[in-house]
Amino acid sequence: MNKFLDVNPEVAAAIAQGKPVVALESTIISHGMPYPQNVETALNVEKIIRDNGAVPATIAVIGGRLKAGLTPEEIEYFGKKGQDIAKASRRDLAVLCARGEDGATTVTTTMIIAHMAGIKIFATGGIGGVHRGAETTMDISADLEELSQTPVMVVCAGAKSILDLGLTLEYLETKGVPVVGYGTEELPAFYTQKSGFKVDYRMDSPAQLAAAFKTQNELGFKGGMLVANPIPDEYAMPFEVITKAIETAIAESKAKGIHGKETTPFLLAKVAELTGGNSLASNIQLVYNNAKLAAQTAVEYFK
Ligand code: PSU
Ligand code: MN
Repeated sequence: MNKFLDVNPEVAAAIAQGKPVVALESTIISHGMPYPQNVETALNVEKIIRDNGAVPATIAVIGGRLKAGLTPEEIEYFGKKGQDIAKASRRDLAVLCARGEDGATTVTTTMIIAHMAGIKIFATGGIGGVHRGAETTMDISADLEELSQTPVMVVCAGAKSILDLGLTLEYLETKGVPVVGYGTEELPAFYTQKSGFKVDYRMDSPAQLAAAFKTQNELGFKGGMLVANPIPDEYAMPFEVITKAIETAIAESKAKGIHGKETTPFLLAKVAELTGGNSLASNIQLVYNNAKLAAQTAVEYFK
């Protein structure tokens, strides 16, 4: 066991007994949604995972400790502190541990800590990717590199079109990361079921997802697998509304000279502000949908 890692007792027992566990990220709590909806959502997600037969492990860095499994009090603390908690990517983990500080884990660091703890499956909302204009800015999320080197399945609702989804898929292809559409041939774009881009494979059951990922692990491949689960139809947003908000947000971020790790949180907050409560409700529902699929897949994986 890594000396910087604390696995909560329930999660540790489940892993030791070969029972299904699902990891959850904390950036979505502190940076992805406003308080108190973020805390309410995080607690509901944990309940959905339990209701579907798996043990939830929300992941974060607290006081320099890598945590796999948070208490409701710790989730409340993260939700309340919100944007004041540092967003922790791969390059930040060592410094946070050395200094004894807190960090909200992104897809990247949630995968790292999940893997350290022995967790195979992780549910979230959306992943980072290749930003529009990356051919000059080189702004490419560390999430894509992590997917190529850490064996954790990430269940998401695709990626928001604040990114260049075509280039994101190209990058994942180069890095050997399988992109699977759940019940669809098309990559979903978070708020919408469609993006115009094709995934590598379509799968239609948790058992199929589990079998593919298990085989990848047994082949000795080091990377992860990306499962894109479309937002339920009744919560999908109109394409034009989302596109307009995203274009406005990108223009404003350029005008303000936003860059580096601030870019994604800025764009996400701006899009949320421009689309109001509707996008928050959609965001919450797609996370629930992903939590359910991840739990069902974890159950199949450990059968
Ligand atoms: N995309 C979303 N919602 C999110 C994120 C991305 O639709 O909450 C968060 C995730 O934690 C993701 C991170 O791992 O942003 C990516 O940040 P960056 O682009 O700076 O790598
Ligand atoms: Mn970036």
